Amino acid sequence: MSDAPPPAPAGPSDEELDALDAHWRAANYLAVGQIYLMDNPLLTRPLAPEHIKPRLLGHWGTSPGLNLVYTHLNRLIGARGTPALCIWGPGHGGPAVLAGSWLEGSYSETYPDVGRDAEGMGLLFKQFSFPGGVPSHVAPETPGSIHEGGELGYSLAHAYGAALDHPELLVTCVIGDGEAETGPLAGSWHANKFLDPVHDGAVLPVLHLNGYKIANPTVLARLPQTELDALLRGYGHDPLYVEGDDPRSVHRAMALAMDRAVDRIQEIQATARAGGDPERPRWPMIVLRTPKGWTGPAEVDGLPVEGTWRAHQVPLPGVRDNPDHLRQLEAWMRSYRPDELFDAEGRPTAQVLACVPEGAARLGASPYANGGLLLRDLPIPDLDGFAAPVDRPGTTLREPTRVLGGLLEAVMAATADRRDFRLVGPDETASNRLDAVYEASGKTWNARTLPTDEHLARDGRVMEVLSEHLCQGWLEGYLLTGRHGLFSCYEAFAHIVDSMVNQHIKWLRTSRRLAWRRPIASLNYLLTSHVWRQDHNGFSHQDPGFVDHILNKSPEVVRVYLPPDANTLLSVADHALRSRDYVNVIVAGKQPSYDWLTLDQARVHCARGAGVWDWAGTEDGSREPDVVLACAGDVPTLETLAAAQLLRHHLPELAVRVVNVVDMARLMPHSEHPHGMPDSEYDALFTRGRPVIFAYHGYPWLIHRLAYRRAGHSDLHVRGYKEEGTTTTPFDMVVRNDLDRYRLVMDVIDRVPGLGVRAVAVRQEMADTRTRHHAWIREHGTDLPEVANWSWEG
Ligand SMILES: Cc1ncc(C[n+]2csc(CCOP(=O)(O)OP(=O)(O)O)c2C)c(N)n1
Ligand SMILES: [Mg+2]
Repeated sequence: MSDAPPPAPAGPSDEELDALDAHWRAANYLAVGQIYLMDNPLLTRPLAPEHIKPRLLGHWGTSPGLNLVYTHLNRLIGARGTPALCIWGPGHGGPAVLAGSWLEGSYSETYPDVGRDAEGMGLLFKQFSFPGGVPSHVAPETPGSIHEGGELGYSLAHAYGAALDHPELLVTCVIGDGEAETGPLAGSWHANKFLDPVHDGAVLPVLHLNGYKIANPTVLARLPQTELDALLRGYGHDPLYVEGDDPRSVHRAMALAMDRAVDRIQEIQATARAGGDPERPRWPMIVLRTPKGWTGPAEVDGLPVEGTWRAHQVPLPGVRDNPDHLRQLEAWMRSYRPDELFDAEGRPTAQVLACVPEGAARLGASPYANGGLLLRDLPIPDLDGFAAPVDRPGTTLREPTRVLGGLLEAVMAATADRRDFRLVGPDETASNRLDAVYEASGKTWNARTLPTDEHLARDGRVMEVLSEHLCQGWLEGYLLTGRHGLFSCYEAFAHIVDSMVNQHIKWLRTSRRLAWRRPIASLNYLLTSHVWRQDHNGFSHQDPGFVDHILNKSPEVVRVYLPPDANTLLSVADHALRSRDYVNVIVAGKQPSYDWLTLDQARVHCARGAGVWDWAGTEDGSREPDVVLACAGDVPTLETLAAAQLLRHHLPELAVRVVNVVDMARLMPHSEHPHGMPDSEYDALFTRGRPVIFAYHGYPWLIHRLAYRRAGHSDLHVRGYKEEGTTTTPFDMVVRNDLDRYRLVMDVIDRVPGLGVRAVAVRQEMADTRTRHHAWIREHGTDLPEVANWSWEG
């Protein structure tokens, strides 16, 4: 593709520049008003202390820059009719985005009580960062937004996620120069190598060099221009520079840059869509260098503010008590000439609205920002075609994730034309045994390829990049704009996105309370390559704590599933992929493991979420069991069944109940989680006073935490992972963590009243086997034959 610049587009006329400036001034006025005023919104009276909010909260510094982008996007959308979405990286600039939405009318349509008139303006101002009002950041409440921007770093990843498989869409992404210092943002520049100009839309990054973060300069703003340019070109972009502090010349330069960028994008897309140019395009981007807090107070109390870090939040902090500050605020607000911008009723004038597009083209009314409006049900085929046949439990071995891979391949194939399903992961799709999906879709790749590469495709929908942040951000952006997906990840490294998933959960929780936000597809994690089977890796790869993290979060949003075998994994995955507005975490192994349930049994068991496996126990129903062996997770289930089998042999008179838990939230009180069991059900399952030996996949404290209010809690004894990890045999991992079958039998003997003395010989044999195991693995490098060759006798 030629790198020659396209012919310069004609710039905006003087009249158009006046209108753009009027819109921008109006937006700046509204942003300042939101931060300061609770009365007198149009300044019809001299500003007085009682018009000022008692607590001054919000971020001014970023707002004029965001407003500039809003204004110019309006112009662009109006002129081109391009469907557009904007991701506001500095989401702390809530006042700016709210101002843009109010001016275009989308705000009042979403919230009719906040009309586009003087009264509505008064409410817009007062509600901002006010008890019972709206947050200071861009938030789910903000029309047109899919990105909170409170936690910085994810804007560009979200933008690319939104653009995927939306070939008509232009996603502009404002990136703060502070945000650009974060790891996730720095990694996100490479998302342009995964964008297919044929099937995907475009992302237009606007790097906003206002020079400062909260209290410091920013790295990128202080690089020499040549170095910055080399960096951005190195990322594969063609930067266009818009710089200055004279509004008129910046408006002209911004309009030209936007036109040039979109011309270039359309040229790239047209060429690619006509079947030409297999080279990766060099996408345009804009570098916007304007002062932080531009048009705000130049100096406050003798110190420079505009164009410095001091402009970040509230430049005049003492307005209510300090008459000088009050005068300065009034002069600042009047500098925008509000009487030229709003009529006597407070409505924006025709000149202000000249650049604003109509209807759903407006940024605050974009259906792409309310993805549930676009969402279609995922075509998931019937599970029967993928199920593992099971004649007898515990006798056939399968890799559960490989079985799931068959289903995912079918979903990929069924969405080949619709293109609304993606699988993301950090380089582990094949390692996690989901590689069947490659039969239905290649791996997205728009960089160079070599003959040795496999399964790469420009239009692939399997996305693999070694950045968990980017995977998460892509998927969030994709889901929030109305599509479906799954993130498969090594269990230990899911923690990398702990903080990102926090934000997504908050987003969902708030969205659920907003009737106008339609439900979106759930964010689904498949955590595999889990703690118990890190044969290649060892301690660094052993951490089952992501589920603990998730279960701290809003119960209405989070779901954690530990399917014990292939068919339960299929059933759980099917449920998760159909669900809406949740974060579903599924933990399942990829190593060969026993099938326990037929698909029909799996469906029933998963619907229950927890239940007795009567075929595995020895109780006859005539009395309460002597002990409950509970388990959650594939490896703990194996150890529990092996322990149950040992008890059958050695202590056949013992009435043993085996309970398997798939849905972790079932253990919570019903009052705390919608899946939680009522006490009556919990007591019936686990008994009120019999010992419960619970073999759990992760950190044992979680089970105590979830069950601490239950009557039988003092009889609950949990085994799980206690940070004993290394590269060793599979069975040694469970022995090291006291989760092995022999230890579980010893736990039974220790805890069933009166059994200790009677079963002393059995206990000794169990302890001796552990000792034998220790010596055996050191000599042979493999597990004891009776462990390695174990199967369920039934
Ligand atoms: C991950 C993260 N770390 C720290 C913060 C606290 N914080 C809020 S705004 C800000 C500065 C942002 O600077 P920049 O991205 O340049 O935005 P600007 O306001 O200058 O447009 C910081 C550090 C945050 N919100 N997120
Ligand atoms: Mg900045």
